[in-house]
Amino acid sequence: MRLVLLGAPGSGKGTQAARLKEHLQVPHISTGDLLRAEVAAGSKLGLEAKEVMARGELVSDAILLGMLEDRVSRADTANGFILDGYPRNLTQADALDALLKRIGQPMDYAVQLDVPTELLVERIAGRAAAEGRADDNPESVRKRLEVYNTQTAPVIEFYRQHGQLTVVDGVGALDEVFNRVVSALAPTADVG
Ligand code: B4P
Repeated sequence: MRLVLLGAPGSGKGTQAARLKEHLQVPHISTGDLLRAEVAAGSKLGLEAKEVMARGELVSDAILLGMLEDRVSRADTANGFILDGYPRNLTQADALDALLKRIGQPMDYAVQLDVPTELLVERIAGRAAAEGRADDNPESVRKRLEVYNTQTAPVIEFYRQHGQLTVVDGVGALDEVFNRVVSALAPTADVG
């Protein structure tokens, strides 16, 4: 199954993708994690991305597409993947659509995790205290939410118009949200 998780920063994409990966037995592809790995490795790409990410802005579309093409073409994606953090603007959505058409693997589902802004801010503040991620400071969070509203929100409309969008309530315990996502993928599935 090929699935894309959509939602604002802090909506639970990474959190739910980690669980869905076990449930669906397909890899979790997080562009945020891929970028953080490049930063940690000190690669040329990582050095370019580091400051942009810390500011809460988007890394260039060209870098992201190259990274995504590379990851999606690996053998472990033969049965599908869960995409988290990409596409983040309409250029990326078009590029992904073209890539999947080219390799004959259309997207099956686009799931949006819907969470009110005040709760997003609260969750990210919790992670900032627990993990100290470089872009979880208040100024970057404000910027990430602004970028989401102006650049990423239109991607939701893109998938709605393609008839692929399912909106899931992202408020509640991790298990509750997980069960809602699984139900949205297969309405009759029972995941306990
Ligand atoms: P990401 O790593 O994608 O970060 P994110 O949008 O903040 O979401 P994340 O998945 O980490 O958090 P989640 O909602 O799971 O991107 C980071 C940066 O990388 C971007 O700002 C950008 O610079 C760059 N980037 C990435 N992709 C890019 C692209 N395609 N193009 C350009 N640039 C790109 O969880 C947040 C917190 O909420 C966690 O602490 C979690 O424990 C908590 N939480 C989750 N679900 C909860 C629940 N149900 N109840 C309570 N808490 C919950």
